[in-house]
Amino acid sequence: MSDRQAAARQRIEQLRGSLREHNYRYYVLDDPVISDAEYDRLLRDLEALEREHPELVTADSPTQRVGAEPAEGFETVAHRIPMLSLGNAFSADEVREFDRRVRDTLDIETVDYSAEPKLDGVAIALRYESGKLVLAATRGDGRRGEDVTANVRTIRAVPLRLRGDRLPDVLEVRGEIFMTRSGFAELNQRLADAGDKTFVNPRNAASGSLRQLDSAITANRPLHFFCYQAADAEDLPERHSEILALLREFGFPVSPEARTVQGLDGLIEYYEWIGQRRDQLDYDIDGVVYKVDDLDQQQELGFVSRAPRWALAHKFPAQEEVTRLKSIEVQVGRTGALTPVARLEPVFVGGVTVTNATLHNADEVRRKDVRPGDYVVVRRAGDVIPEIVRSIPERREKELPEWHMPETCPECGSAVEQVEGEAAARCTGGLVCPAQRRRALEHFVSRAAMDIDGLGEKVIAQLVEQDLVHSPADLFLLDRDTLAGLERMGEKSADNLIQSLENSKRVTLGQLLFALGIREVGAVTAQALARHFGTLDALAQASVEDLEAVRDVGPVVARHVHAFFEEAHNREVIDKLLAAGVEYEPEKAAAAAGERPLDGCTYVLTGSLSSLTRSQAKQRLEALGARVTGSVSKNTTAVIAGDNPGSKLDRARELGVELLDEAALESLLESHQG
Ligand code: 5U1
Repeated sequence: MSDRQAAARQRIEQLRGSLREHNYRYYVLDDPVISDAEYDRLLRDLEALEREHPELVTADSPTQRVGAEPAEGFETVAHRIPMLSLGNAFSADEVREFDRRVRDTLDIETVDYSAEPKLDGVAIALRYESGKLVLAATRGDGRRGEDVTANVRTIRAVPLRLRGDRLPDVLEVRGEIFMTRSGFAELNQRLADAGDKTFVNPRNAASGSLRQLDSAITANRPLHFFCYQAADAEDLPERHSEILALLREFGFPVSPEARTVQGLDGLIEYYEWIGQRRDQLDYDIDGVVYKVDDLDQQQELGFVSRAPRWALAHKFPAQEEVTRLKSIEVQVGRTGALTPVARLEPVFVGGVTVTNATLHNADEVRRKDVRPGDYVVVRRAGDVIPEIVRSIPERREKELPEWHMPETCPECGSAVEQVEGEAAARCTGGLVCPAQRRRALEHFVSRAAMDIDGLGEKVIAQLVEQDLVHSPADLFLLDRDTLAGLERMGEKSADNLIQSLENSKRVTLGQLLFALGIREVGAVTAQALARHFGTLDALAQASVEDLEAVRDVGPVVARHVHAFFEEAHNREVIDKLLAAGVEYEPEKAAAAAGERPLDGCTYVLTGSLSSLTRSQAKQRLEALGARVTGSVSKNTTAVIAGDNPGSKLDRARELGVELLDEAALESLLESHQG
């Protein structure tokens, strides 16, 4: 070997070692120390050297992730050890029964279990000989699967060569290939931009990507891998949790949520813990898997048909189901926005029975090709409002007519307009429209606004229907006898309502402004405006520029506020409110220690914040008197959304709850803490 060749070999080995180490840090430790660009530079250096010295190329080199020619089809391979399936549990009772059987068989009091998330991906078996990946096979029917080695080699989370120097001669590792939610969103965007068909969910995307005959396509798909079992190896540790730790040392990514727990209580606590974190994970899971941790105990328990008696999948309620769409109705919101709502054959999904789902707007109905009479996929994840994911046109028994947004408002018959640049169509009826009046009143009486108890949707509907109330000011003119005459309203309730109307007459300027329902002005913006201008008169006279000078008020909000006070009938409503005895006090300035300026406000935090943790944010909001809850409802004051906010954001939009970003949270905290 020439000196030059020896030097090249040395440099090649060095580069490979360093690339493997960085890969390990990135995928297994989740702690990269170089940037993606630096990694790519090292890889390119290695590629260049290997081009110059083709005789030094080896199959386990980090450059050899894509190499195979497109295949004709996949070979079938037999699994040396069958790939088992898991027994399922759908309730805590079934888990209790599982734990009881395990304890009875083993004759012990408390069992140590290993618990992991159950990934919604594609099961895979990876075979390593002398530390090198030699075969990757899908599960197939559990006995025979398909050889997808060329494709799996392209997945950077799968080591081509194992780390360490005490490696077993043969090792088979099983786990799940999946696509992260963020990777899935990016891939679908890429496909849509190129005019290609998108995938329905991350699982289908992972499966479709893994089954490409051309591994160069798989290489471009953001696939990931977590392992959950070692098979066919000698000298493995005696506990499943120790095996997972060893597999990590060998270079396999393991779910960071895997834990060992004790007994039934430990299992149920784990299930609840993962259930709470589910929306925040960057990958889909459909439950958790419990395994008896001790391998001797596993052996003693054995198998029943093709599932082990020592393991159990505790499933979450399905988040997607299929049902029939009976009709599409149109709901009119407070500002006249028209929302198509799907009326469904009742279906149990995400743990509740769903009969309605939002369709957002007409574009969405068209894009998803949803037609009354269709079978549709309904999704309800966590506490999010159920939504229609897509229709299933293949199941149409006959041609169904497309649905269109009506040209007139279904509530008042006024023309419907489609404002340029806005997704929503709007009823132009304003307060002539009974639906808009009802919604405006519901908003006016809500907790963060005038906080009037005893005026629920049903009472408001009657007041509007019977023409007893036109604008919010009319509420204060209602007398006891009129109220007592309403359906479901006895004399006692009427008295209580009169009292709560009376009590609500003293509010802060921020509450009053919020109650007026100015477009885009949520409770927090209303407080900021109140603090800045001090009086309604000063605000009414402010120019768009004056308004934009308020912290966090942008041009859109400024225009809406200005337009609101330009409108004569809005000024009239305000005059009538004041004439009816409504009084406001100036907004409080920054709070001194111990004061609770956010008393009565309820916030929901979602996504990750950069300047403080969610629990710090929660503590600081609570110190100011706010409540911080986990689910969004119409009583939520605002949803504070950090990065990757998740589904709570959609729910907030759906309910018209104010959204704050991290900067707005900071100024909210600062403004109250002086
Ligand atoms: N996390 C996890 N998923 N999963 C699936 N562990 C796990 N174990 C499995 C399966 C089919 O089978 C065991 C019997 C090893």
